[in-house]
Amino acid sequence: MEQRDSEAAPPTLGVGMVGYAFMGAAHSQGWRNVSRVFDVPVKPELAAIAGRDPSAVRAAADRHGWAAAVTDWRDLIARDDVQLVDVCTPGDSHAEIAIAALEAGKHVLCEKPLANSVAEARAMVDAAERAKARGQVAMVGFNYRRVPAVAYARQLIAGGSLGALRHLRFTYLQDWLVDPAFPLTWRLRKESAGSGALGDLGAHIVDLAQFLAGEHLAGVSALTETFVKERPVASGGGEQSTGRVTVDDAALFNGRLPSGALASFEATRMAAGRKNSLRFEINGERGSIAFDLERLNELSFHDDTEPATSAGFKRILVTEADHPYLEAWWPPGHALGYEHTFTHQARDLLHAIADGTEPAPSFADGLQVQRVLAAVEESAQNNASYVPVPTGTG
Ligand code: SOE
Repeated sequence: MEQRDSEAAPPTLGVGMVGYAFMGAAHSQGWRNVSRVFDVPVKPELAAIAGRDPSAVRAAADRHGWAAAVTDWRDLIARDDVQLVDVCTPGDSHAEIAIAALEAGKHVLCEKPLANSVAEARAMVDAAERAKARGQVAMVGFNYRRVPAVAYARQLIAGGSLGALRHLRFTYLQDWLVDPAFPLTWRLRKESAGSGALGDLGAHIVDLAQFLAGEHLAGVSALTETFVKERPVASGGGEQSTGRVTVDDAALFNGRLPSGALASFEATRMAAGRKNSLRFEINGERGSIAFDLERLNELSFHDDTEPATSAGFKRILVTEADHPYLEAWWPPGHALGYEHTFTHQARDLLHAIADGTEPAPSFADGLQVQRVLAAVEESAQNNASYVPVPTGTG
């Protein structure tokens, strides 16, 4: 951090971002806005953005407000005006970039899932542990924890409003792969993405389950499926070739939590009509909570201790100043959106850096999610607990 001459202005922190696609744009919004909305202890400055395509990364720098554009992430992490590296690349480069940045003395924010394997995630945790001793912090970008309604749901559960949990039920449904003509992009190849819907969407709902329950899944049993096994390879014209999809289109899995609660998860990019539909319902001995990302300013809450004649799910509009993050935004009823979660993510990371505390979700939290994903894949590959059902009259 660099202390400004004037005592009035907060110290600044140079941010360097690697990647400039969807997450690069979303994270840029968070870095640009955070100090205009929240009283943060340190003001981020968008120092540099890195990407391999010189014209594309220059255009991204101009569009998103980055002071410099470079074509090699190694140059970015070596810059003296960068104190935090934000990794917004496909999963196959998370470990290399994040570990190099930590070893170069930078704080790190890394997009989810943390890595493409448990081994890579383990190495990232080890690097973060070593860097912690040097006062550096590392966070993984599970941004949905920072939807105010989700953060408030965690407060209600931690405060005992549901009592002991019995069921956690999560679905994360998208439909951008329903069309078989969608090309074989990096998200459809194991070597670049690690897994398909499981790591892309399943990682979010595994993290949310563990965050909301306050405990880690103890075990899972799973089914995965790749419905469209070949897809066109985007080529520069001529004979259209196809390539094999090497990741899941969908993952369904159940799990147990140490407290005895049961959890169910469904992650798919084949749910026609569902654009970015993340929903959960959590049932406890004293009540239930339900959330739908398509109505992300609302939380449904049922208090089972109320008389049955007047009980039922009530809709809480999560826009009060006393709700998480809302003190800095608009008056009650003026709704927030998806993009605000990235501003909240930046706010919490900046506070962790200033306070010298470990941010949540940490790389260790990211490793735990990776372990669940690996267990799901192992269960699905072994058809664990899958019992064929006989048919016919025999
Ligand atoms: C997948 O399309 C995706 O972009 C995920 O990678 C993000 O994590 C999710 O927030 C939105 O959907």
